[in-house]
Amino acid sequence: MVDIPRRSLLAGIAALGAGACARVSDSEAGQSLFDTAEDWHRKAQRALAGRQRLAPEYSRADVSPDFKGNGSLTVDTSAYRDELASGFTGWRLAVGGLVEAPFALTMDQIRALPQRTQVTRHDCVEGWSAIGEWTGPQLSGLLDRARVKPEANFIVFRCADTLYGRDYYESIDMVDANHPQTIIAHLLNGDPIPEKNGAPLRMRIERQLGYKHAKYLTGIEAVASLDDIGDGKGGFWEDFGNYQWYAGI
Ligand SMILES: Nc1nc2c(c(=O)[nH]1)N[C@H]1C(S)=C(S)[C@@H](COP(=O)(O)O)O[C@H]1N2
Ligand SMILES: [Mo]
Repeated sequence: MVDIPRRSLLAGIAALGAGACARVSDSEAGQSLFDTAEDWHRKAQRALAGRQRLAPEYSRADVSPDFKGNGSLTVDTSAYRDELASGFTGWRLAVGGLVEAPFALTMDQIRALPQRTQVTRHDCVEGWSAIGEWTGPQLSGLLDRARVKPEANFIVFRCADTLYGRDYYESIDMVDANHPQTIIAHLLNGDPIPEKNGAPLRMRIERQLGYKHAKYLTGIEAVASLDDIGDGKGGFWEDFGNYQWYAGI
């Protein structure tokens, strides 16, 4: 799938603003520029429609008996062990960055939001898959509430764990952030998410590979650029140079 940068699409359309259009469309070169840009716009629309497609959903009967844990299987801090023991009563999910109205939610507040439940297949780049039923609020609802500023281009996910001494993090663009199946899950197969699978909160970004689905989620940040986060490649594994930032499936 071709990923058409939103910025260049908008720039292309802006370049064809009314004034410019009247001027260039008189010449043959102008007309062909217009055709090309129209073509570009049509292709961009088609690519966007592709990005908005739903991932396949399965029935509860298809759920894998044990959803494998991968990468970090816990958070190795006493603060996390205390939270785990107390049922995550002190856990907070912070929503901030380039937003008008930052806020933080407790687990009770997250459970009280409108919920989406979806049975989907998780595909890890290492070559295994598992089907699980995930429940939680849609990310788009939280972003609407925070009122994301127009200059934000990406959503960054902050996690409580470290792997090889670095903070795990991930990021997605606004198309995936507003995808209906992008949810902040707190239930797996109807139960609180197990420790190994990212308790108490983990992302589900169903049109992308497993490493994008940040576990042990503590924060959601709207940003204009990924350059100043980690090594600037948009995610923990991306920074290592192993995997692509866009992991569409
Ligand atoms: N915070 C955090 N999120 C993470 C990881 C991790 O190590 N830490 N591993 C990623 C990878 S590679 C995969 S395949 C999935 C694994 O999710 P699971 O443990 O529920 O199978 O989580 C992803 N999200
Ligand atoms: Mo993975």
